[in-house]
Amino acid sequence: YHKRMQWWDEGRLGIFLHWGVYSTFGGEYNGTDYGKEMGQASAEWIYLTSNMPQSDYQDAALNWNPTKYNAEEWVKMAKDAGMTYMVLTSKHHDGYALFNTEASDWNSVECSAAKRDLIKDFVLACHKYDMKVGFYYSHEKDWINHVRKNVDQEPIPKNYEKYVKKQVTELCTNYGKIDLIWFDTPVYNHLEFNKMCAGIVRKLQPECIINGRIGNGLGDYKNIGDRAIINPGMAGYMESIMTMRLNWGYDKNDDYWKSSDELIKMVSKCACRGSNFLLNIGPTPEGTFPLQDQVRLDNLGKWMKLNAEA
Ligand code: JFZ
Repeated sequence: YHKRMQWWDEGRLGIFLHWGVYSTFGGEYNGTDYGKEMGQASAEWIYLTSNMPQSDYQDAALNWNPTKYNAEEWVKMAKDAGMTYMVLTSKHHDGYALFNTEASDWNSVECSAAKRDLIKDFVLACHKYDMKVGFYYSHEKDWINHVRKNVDQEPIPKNYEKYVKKQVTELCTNYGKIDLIWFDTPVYNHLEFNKMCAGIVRKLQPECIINGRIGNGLGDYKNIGDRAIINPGMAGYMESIMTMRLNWGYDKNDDYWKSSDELIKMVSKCACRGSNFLLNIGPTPEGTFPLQDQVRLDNLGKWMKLNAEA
């Protein structure tokens, strides 16, 4: 039992946030809906699945201005719902950084209409309201700075390794205390590369938890497959990740909503079986939580308060 796991083991509940340039498309491009469930892909994969010209995606970034983004509102809604931690995409597979990185200008400060470090606002709000703060970081997949194709088995090129080293160092240096780094999809378990990523976190943020998808068993806990719930008898620190709809990223046509009741049943099943539950919201391009997500958060919060008093 490592001390760093205490808040995570006791906290149990978190909010996952998939937000980025892909949100501006809302799952649609050139009249086609790419937000349908396609294998593991969903609305945040639109740049790859629609095969759109890179210039179209860059234009979407340059025009992106989340005028209604208020990180404190996000954190207060999560806190009221009984959440202990929040994990926001700092860089998804599209390579777009929601933070001020020197590794490239493909980021929300230099390549957006807002010219904002969106991660900074998020961290300040989490620290202000005593919410544990996490970053999702796509270390292996990067369709702009690495390879656009979805084949990752080639050895990681030196220049991409340098790029990732810079960004993970920035995330662990420029934003104060970070509680969780949520690496994603070590499809081909590049051991030295994954050890490099984990090593930076261990050195700069020794109390920071690393999730299971760093790869090669280097994480502090196991991630169960997407949208899967822990089976009885699984042992060790586990985390189930779940969408309220079908997609992770915002999709305006996705009306496959799970009811509050279904979500509450999943929360209790995970709690009984000793697993954390990271529930996803795909904020709108303007920076708000869709109303249906807010309703579910509110119902979850009411249920949590009822149980706390029981
Ligand atoms: C990955 C991402 O590709 C996706 O966009 C989203 O961020 C999700 C949370 O993570 O998708 C996966 C990764 C791993 C599995 C399934 C979907 N898996 O191991 O079953």
